[in-house]
Amino acid sequence: MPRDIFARKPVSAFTADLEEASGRSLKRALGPIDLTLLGIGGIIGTGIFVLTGVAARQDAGPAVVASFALAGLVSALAAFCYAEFSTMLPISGSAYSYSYATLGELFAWIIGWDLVIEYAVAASTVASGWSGYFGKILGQLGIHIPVAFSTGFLAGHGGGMNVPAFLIILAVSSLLVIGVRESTTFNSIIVVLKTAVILYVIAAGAGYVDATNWNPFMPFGWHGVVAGAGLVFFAYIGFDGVTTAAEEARNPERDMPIGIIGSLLICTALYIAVAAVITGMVPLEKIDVTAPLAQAFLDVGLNIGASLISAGAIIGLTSVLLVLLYGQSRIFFAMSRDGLLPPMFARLHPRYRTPHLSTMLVGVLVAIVAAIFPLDELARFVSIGTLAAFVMVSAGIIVLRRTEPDMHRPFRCPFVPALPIACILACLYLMIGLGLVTWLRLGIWMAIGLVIYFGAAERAIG
Ligand code: ALA
Repeated sequence: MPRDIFARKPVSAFTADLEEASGRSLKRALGPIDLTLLGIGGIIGTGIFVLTGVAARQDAGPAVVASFALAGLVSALAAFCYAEFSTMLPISGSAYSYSYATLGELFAWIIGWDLVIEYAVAASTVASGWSGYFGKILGQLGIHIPVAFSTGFLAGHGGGMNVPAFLIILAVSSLLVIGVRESTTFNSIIVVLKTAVILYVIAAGAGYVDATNWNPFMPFGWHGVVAGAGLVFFAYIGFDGVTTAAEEARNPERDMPIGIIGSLLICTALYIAVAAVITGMVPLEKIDVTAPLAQAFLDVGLNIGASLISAGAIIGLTSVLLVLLYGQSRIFFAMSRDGLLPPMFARLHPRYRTPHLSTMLVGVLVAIVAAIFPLDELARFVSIGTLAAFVMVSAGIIVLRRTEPDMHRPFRCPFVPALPIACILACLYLMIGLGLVTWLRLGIWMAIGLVIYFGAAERAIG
């Protein structure tokens, strides 16, 4: 249990933990292409498939294109900082482990607690997006799910419980319990499929673009573009997931930066193109907010295309759910082994050797959140939580350059401290655009985290 808030965990201890847990060293089998595909696999999801429509309608109008560019730029700044950390400490557990190794226990706890937003709450959001496309494909088959069973009651409009979102989380969690996780081959297949669907949207949709739909381009002003960027920032979350594979990279020094920055660049280009096509295909007031890509194709009469998009989204989002829920269980596992969470979170199933109790507990909570909250509010919360984590990671880069100047840094983030400072300011800028209510939610979440931490510390001492 926590005692010394500045206690640091030596890097060698992380490696020893992992070897003990797996009974062997993790195999270093992943090259630059695998890592880039791993990044894309975690990135492309509800953000592009759903939030494009939400951000265009609610925040930015056709200038959602600029929102995607802005959010991509902020992510790129963060990517350089992540790349330095991930090559300096090629250990799994991402930002949580970095901060434990460098900044001490309290920071590790704060980041670990914050990452719950980035993984668990993001899984709720993605499940909600999954449900939208599931409903769309059923609708094409003539089956209509009543609003009471397809929308959470906190979303209003007669919502009750989002049953498909609830069930998909339970299904994916069950798969994780029995040890199904994404293999590199499986991931590569899904990435090719997702990318093909996105390229299809761009290529087939481009022919239906009516430039008058882009006018006015910025109906809600620059303020709307920034608010939209905060929301669609969600779409970029996942590139930092590449870092969790640092120990399995063949040549982490060279390949981690390629994987992180490469996957981000490819996704930025795809996102900007999709946003331009969708806002060009459909007048702003008609853009759908549950399954905008498929609906745009239905609107122009491309019904088979719409089904293909929905099917691609359903498969693609399922794989994002696997990545997020697996990542969450892995972070809780690490925190539990370090004594920051009860031992239950590290208990392995006798047969499947997976942290089954933690996976199911997280699964049920994530499913409940997905079933009752509106997607856009969840996404804003995830964005602000992740931006906060990026602020801490960037600050960590500056601190470490001073406190550990001689540590071996295979990839050095350029322009330190200017770049990390720019990253911090850019993240704060997007966070401000997300509005007061979202800040309040983050504040409450962090306050709960601190109460738990210091409560546990008190019990340990008392
Ligand atoms: N970036 C991921 C998504 O958009 C989380 O679903």
